[in-house]
Amino acid sequence: MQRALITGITGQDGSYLAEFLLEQGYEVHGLKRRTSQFNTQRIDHIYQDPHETNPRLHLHYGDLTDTSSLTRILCEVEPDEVYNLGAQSHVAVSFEAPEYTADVDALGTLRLLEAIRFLGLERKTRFYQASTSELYGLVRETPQSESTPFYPRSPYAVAKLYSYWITVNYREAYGLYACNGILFNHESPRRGETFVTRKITRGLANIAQGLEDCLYMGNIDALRDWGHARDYVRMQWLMVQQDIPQDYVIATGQQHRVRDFIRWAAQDLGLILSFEGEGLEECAVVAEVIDERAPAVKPGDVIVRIDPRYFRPAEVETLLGDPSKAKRELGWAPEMTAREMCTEMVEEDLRIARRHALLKAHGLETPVPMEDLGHVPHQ
Ligand code: NDP
Ligand code: GDR
Repeated sequence: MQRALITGITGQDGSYLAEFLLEQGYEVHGLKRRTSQFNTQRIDHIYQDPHETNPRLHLHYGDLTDTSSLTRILCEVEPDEVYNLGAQSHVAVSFEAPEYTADVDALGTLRLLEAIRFLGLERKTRFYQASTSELYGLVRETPQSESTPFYPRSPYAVAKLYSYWITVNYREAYGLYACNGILFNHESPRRGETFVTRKITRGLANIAQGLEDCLYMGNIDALRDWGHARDYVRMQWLMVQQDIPQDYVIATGQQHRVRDFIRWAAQDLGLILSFEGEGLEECAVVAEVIDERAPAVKPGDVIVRIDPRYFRPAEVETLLGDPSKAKRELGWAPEMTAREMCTEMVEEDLRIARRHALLKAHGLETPVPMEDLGHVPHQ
């Protein structure tokens, strides 16, 4: 049985990848941080009680900042494949915690690679590094491919640049099977609540149900190439199954503005929006209410406003991937468009918002936790 170790198993991608690998018959080991509240919600549905006979999912406490835990886990598990998905993955937060971000996102990768080498696993263990389209930053050519020059624009991206190159270096220096997936933005109903797509679907679903009045956004003109996380984790696995380790761009080849995503999510809630005003004064006003999906909203309501706190010190304005190499060599074809994914995300967030609204109406629950309402920084 193939054994895989996933760092970041409790995150969006880690949860989809763990599901996928279990389906493929793998024994899956995950690195989990100690937190004061449960952080395993995304993998609770695949959790296997260690008291069961032959469980195939195992969680280990550890941290990418802690060499001893990484070395111990690698030594115990001796994985065939390591997927390094763990990261402080929020670009805006990386400006606030640059040193921590570098420790986890840059040095964490080095610690894993060194542990593989130190334990003599470099001929056995294949390594996948979660690289990112943020490496392109201030883009030099469009669309971006494996050969496009990098120009990172945040502490997060700079840390990921180190990880990209140290992965290449260990491949070249030690013959380790190590590859980078340069993945463009990918989302899902499991996306963290402070990334832009989920912030929009969740915020608008809450507004539709009367749990919130207005959604505050940053640069709604940013352009992104959005795909679905479930599609993207299949490619992570495929990259590790090739004869020769290589780096691949995974993207849809289509880009949309953040404001388009706002418009789609509103449509999925039966609302037609009109964007009015300019710059920081711009807002989205409800022009038409088509049906009953948003009972708390009426025409004329202002449901989106701009708040400068969500602008970044240096922005990545536009990203568009060229996935030709992955299409050619891995047979990559995304199954879901960004528009379809938006609908899936809205449906899930509307379901959650309806439940909160119902509980609230019956006085059964403190309405919605503060962070659910979007009252947290760095969304
Ligand atoms: P998430 O933020 O959803 O998940 C990050 C994971 O990393 C979580 O499991 C988190 O644990 C874990 N983690 C954070 N800090 C540490 C640490 N110090 N030690 C160990 N684990 C840690 O990210 P995604 O699933 O969206 O992304 C997966 C990877 O892919 C990340 O490396 C990200 O940078 C990269 N990436 C993501 C893209 C995207 O669009 N989603 C695109 C390109 C790259 P906890 O649950 O406890 O917080
Ligand atoms: P990104 O994703 O920075 O591309 O990094 P995010 O969804 O945070 O931002 C996308 C774009 O939307 C703009 N934006 C806002 N973003 C947030 N979070 N909140 C807002 O209110 C808001 N308003 C506008 C941003 O400025 C940006 O231009 C994600 C992460 O998953 C990284 O880990 C990964 O490497 C890259 O995608 C590829």
